[in-house]
Amino acid sequence: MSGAEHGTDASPATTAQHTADTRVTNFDGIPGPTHNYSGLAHGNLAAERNAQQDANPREAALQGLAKMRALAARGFPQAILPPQERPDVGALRALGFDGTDHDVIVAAGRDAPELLAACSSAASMWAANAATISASADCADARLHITPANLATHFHRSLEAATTTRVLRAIFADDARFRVHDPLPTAPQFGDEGAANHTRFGAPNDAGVEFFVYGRRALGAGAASPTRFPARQTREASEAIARRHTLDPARTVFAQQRPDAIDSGVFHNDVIAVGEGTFLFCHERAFVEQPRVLDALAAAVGPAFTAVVIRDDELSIADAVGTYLFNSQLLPLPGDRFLLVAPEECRVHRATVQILDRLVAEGSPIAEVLTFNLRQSMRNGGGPACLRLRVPLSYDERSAVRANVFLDAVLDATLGAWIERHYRDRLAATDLRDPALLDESRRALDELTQILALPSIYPFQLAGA
Ligand code: SUG
Repeated sequence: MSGAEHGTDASPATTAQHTADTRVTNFDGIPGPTHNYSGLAHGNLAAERNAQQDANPREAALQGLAKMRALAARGFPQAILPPQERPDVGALRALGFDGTDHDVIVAAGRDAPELLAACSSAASMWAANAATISASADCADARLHITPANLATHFHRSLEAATTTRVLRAIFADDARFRVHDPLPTAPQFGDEGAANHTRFGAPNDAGVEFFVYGRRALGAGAASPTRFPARQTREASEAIARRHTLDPARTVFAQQRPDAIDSGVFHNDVIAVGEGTFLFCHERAFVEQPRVLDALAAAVGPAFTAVVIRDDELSIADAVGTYLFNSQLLPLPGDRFLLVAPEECRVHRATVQILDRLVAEGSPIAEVLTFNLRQSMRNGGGPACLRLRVPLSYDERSAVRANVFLDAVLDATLGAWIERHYRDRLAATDLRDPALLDESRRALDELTQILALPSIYPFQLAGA
C-alpha cells in the first residue's frame, strides 16, 4: 500500500485538489467507564445472552483504541467520539428519584435497579447509531448533513440523543459547511437508529447514492413486520432524513429488512450487510425482494456496482449473527478493492473462514482481511462496524473541525493513559449502585473534554454554566 494513497496528513497544493480530497473518516465511539452487561436490548441476542456478566470497561476502551490505532497506522483517517455521562442522573430524577446525586443513585439502586442499569449504559460507544451522515456531495445545499439518531426503541439508548446532538454540534461547528439537525421526534413512528441502517455508495467526491434500510412501515398499510423482536428503524424516519438532508430522490434507494431476519437477531441492517464505494457485501436474506433491491442499487450506482451475496447454505443467519461477519468495515485499498475489518470471531468459525479465504483468493472486491479482538463490545452485540461512524470529509471540511478528535500518535498515547488512569477493570451489575462510579466518570469526562478541546457538552458541566 502506498503512503500517498492513504497518508492522513498529506497537504494538497491547490484548492481544486482540496475539494477533490474527500475521504471517509471513521469516528469511533470510546466505550465509557460504566460499560456493563445489563441485557437491555431486546432482539440483540448477544446482549440478552450475556446479561449480568462482569464487564471490564478498561479492556473495552483499550480494545476499541487498539482497532483505531491499527487502522490509523495503515493511513485510514480515524477520529473519536467521546462517551456520555453515566449514570444519567437527570433521567433518574425525571423518573422521580430525588435528593443529592448520590441519593438518587442509592435510591434507584435499591428500588429500581433495572432503571439504574438503563441509565448507566455505555451504549453510546456504538457510534454507528449516533447519527445518519450525508456527504456534502450528495446534498442540494452542498453542506454535510447530520441527523443525530433518536434511538426511540429502547429507553437506555434514547437517553443518548441530547448529548450526541451537543457533541456533534461541538465537533461540526461550522454552519457554512455542516448542518447538524435535531433528532427526529422521539416517537415509535420515527424510530431512527442512525447509520447502522444507512449506506453511502459512490466515490467520496461525487454525488453518491444513499441507501436507507428500514425494519417496518409505521403509518398506513403495507409491509409485514417482525413478530418476535422490534423493528427499530421505520420507513417514515428514513424518508424524513432523506428529505431534510436535501438528497436527490433519483439517487436515494429505500429497502426493507426481512422481518424473519430481524426475528433471528438482525436488529440493525449492519448485522447483515455492509457497503462502501461500489461494493455491497451481504447475506441473501438481508432485504425484502432482494433481487429488486440489488437491481435498484445497480441502476443508481452504475455499472461498477458489485454485490457479493452470501447464501444461506454457506452461512446461516444464526451464524451471521453469531460471528458478526457482516458487521465489518470496508476500507478502500488501491484498485477499487477493500480491506475488510472483521471481528476475531470470524477467524475461528469454519464457515466464515472458508468464505473469507475464498473471497480473497478469487479476487473479489475484498483484497485483505484484518480481524480484531473486540470481545467486550461484541458481548453486547457491537462489532467493528457498530463502533464507527463514517463521515466523508473534504480537506476543507476536515480543516473546519477544530476539536482535537483526529487520532494521531500523541492523542493515541494520551487516550491510552487517560483510560488506564480512570477506568475500572471490573464492573458487575451490582457495582452500578456505587455512587463513586458517578464521580469517577465525571472526573474522567471532564479531563477528556480538555484533551479533545471540546466545550462543555455534559449535563454536569452545563449545570454550573
Ligand atoms: O442497541 N447493545 C446495542 C448494540 C448496538 C450495536 N450497534 C450496531 N449494530 N450498529 C443495541 O442493541 C446492549 C446494552 C446492554 O444490554 O447492557 C446494547 O444496547
